[in-house]
Parts: sequence; structure tokens; C-alpha cells
Amino acid sequence: EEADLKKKLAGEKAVEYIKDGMTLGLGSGSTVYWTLKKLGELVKKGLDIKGVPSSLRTEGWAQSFGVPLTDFQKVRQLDLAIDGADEVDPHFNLIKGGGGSLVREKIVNAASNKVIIVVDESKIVTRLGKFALPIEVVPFGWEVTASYISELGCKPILRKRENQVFVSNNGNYILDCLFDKIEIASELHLRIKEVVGVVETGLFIGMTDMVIVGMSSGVQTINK
Ligand code: DER
Repeated sequence: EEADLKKKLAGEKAVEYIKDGMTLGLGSGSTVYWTLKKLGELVKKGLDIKGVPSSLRTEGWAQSFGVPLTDFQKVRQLDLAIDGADEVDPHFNLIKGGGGSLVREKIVNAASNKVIIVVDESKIVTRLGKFALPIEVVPFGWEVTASYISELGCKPILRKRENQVFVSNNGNYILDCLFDKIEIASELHLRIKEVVGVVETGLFIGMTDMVIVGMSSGVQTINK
């Protein structure tokens, strides 16, 4: 379907920036799915890379596509991370976490020399915040954490999947928080991080070097 084609275009384009011998950060989500699939084909043709997966779902996809995996016991620094996003603003600041992998994604991206974000054009926004901001919190006392976060101007909703509370790969909960208006994303991120019980926010500030956008007319690569 249309959106999938745009994701496929963007996801596959990112592979062009992967060089032999690289250690990669493997992002999460249905756009990165296409990166992983394409990458598996190149590995079969002899490309020598290995990747650190940013979610158990990505780990499973990588294994099924034959993408060699490594971890932070073996590598401390990654050459390139390729990841998706829920929103991208003109400063390349992101909202991520729609898939619930934001903590491991941020750890992987922070450990990478370069970060490429792959999206379909629906993710490109002029201002962050139409998409509810995912915030990972410790389950103990999450109700209190949520009330502190709400004082920052949002209504935190505990994420559920099939009527069960969603539990992240790290054993934590996710609050989806719709803010009336995100004035300065970097400030909001810091204010949220200070709240006791918060693990990480889905605001990825100043971490992105390149954005690849899949459109109906083709694919566009935007550098910072
Ligand atoms: O959860 C995440 O951060 C994912 O990267 C998500 O934001 C992008 O998912 P999609 O590529 O399936 O839209």
C-alpha cells in the first residue's frame, strides 16, 4: 500500500551509506524493517558488517534476514545507526517511541558516530507534538510519576496492547503524553527527565545527521 512503498523506498536507500567493515546501530520499526531486509541481501553477497539491535523485534528480524549481530560487551562505539521516527522537525529533532523501543534506540543512537533517520513523508512536521510523546517510566509508582509529568502540561496515558499494560524490553511502562504545545523541545526533555521515576523521553534532540524521506515521487536525502 502507498505508505508502505514510501517506507520501503526510505528504508532501502539508507543501505547506500553502509560500508564494508562497519559496526551498525539497528533501529526499530516498520521502516527500518526494509533496511534490515536489504542489508541481509547484501550480507549474503559478502558485505562484512555487524549490528547492535535496538529492540527484541529488530533482533528477530535481523536474525531472520541473516544480519550478523554484536553487542555493547564487544563494541563501545558504532559507525552508523539507522532508525525510524514518529516525527521529524526542521532542526532534525525527533519524537520517537511509537513502537516502544525508545530507550534502547536512544542508547544505540547515542553510541553511534552518525545517525540516519528513515521516514515516509507523513513524519515530516514543522513543529513536534502532534504525536503524543512516549515517556518510559519505572512501573513502581508510575501513577505518581504520571501526575508530576502532567504538571508539565500534558495528559499522560498508560500504554496498553490488547487491553494489557504494555511492558517495554526493559520491563518498564510507557506513558503517551499529548502536550498542548511543545515550545522548546530541548527544555521540555530536560524537565521531564528530572521527574523521579522517568527513565527516558521520546524526544531525540540534536542526535540526527541525515534524514531520508520516502515520497510518492521518490526518495529524498536531507543533510543537517
Ligand atoms: O518506536 C520508534 O521509535 C520507531 O522508530 C518508530 O518511531 C518508527 O516506526 P515506523 O517506522 O514503523 O513508523
